[in-house]
Amino acid sequence: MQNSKNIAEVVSHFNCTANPESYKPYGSGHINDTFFVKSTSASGPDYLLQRINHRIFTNVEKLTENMQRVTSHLQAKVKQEGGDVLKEVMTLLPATDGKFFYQDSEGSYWRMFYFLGDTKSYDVVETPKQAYEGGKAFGRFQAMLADIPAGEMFEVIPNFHNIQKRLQHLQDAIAKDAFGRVASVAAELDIVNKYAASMQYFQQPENVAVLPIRVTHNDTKFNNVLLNSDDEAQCVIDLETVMDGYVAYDFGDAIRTIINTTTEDEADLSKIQLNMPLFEAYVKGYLKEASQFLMDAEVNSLMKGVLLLPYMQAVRFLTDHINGDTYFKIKFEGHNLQRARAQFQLVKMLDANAGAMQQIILNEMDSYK
Ligand code: GN1
Ligand code: MG
Repeated sequence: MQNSKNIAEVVSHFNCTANPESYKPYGSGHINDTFFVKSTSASGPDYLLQRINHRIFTNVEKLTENMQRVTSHLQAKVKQEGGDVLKEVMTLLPATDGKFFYQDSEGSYWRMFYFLGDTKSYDVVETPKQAYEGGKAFGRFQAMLADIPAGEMFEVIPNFHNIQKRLQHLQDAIAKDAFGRVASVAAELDIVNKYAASMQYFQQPENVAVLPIRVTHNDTKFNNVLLNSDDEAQCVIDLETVMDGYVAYDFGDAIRTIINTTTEDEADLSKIQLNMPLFEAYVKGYLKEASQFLMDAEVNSLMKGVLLLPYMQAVRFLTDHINGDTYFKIKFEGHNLQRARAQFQLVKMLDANAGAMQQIILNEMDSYK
């Protein structure tokens, strides 16, 4: 655990006016430790301090280069459009040695951002306006990065959205069965197998051949968009997995968290319902920004991403459960299994509605032709 003494030590290595006596854990991330730190001055700015999970993000130098590359690119675009750079782009603070992270004496890596005040983020979306604005935010994000050539970003976590690799990791976990949990997840493994073949779209050579690789966000949970006090899109956050990918991955991960009427880890599966008006609103917001650059093959792949991302997420949660919960933070024993079950339920519902959803995308796309 942190105490204000080591928070004070860490923030002293950044050029900032953070008050180490005034901090608290912040947000609902599953990987890093995030703290909100107030400024010593009443007028701010306040800060976010993050301890990077170094076991998962093994190359912090390269990760930071990626983030710098992306934020400076976004800043230039926002400036061109006359926007407010500090409000619309997550900005890293330099440490006193000029790097954008600091490594403490125990080997932990830390970074700091300016805190964006008067903003909101939602774990569960409440209104079509929020969903529409989220769609606009992620669409605009992709559009602004569309001129970074493929192959230039560091692959922060290799094969991050490669379902074959994810299924392989699951098989490895099953083979080890280090915690004796496999026997109790037979029903979940049946679901994995039932859908596995239909989830290979992005691995098939004929699709790989026509889908452009772009710079994508890769963690487009809805709570990674900050909305302003009027629920308008303000800033896309959590840029550590920005790297090459397919647009459908970002679309799918956003829909995974938007269309679900309840939380990612809902225990009562009957509460997991699809909120179609929110889907439609996200599609409208997203295509408003993205229709200008998307190729037909990409438009046709969006629904494949919608099915894949919750499935892959379920496979990842289940794998971590079998491995003894070493990757995602858990709040209680069995949390990863509960998350996996909720995501499988979502896959089932999405699968049953995929045709209607595809039609919504195509109809909206038609209005741009
Ligand atoms: C992790 O830490 P957080 O909540 O931003 C994970 C995402 C998952 C998400 C599931 C680096 O993101 O891939 O979709 O949990 N990030 C990493 O909620 O694995
Ligand atoms: Mg993240």
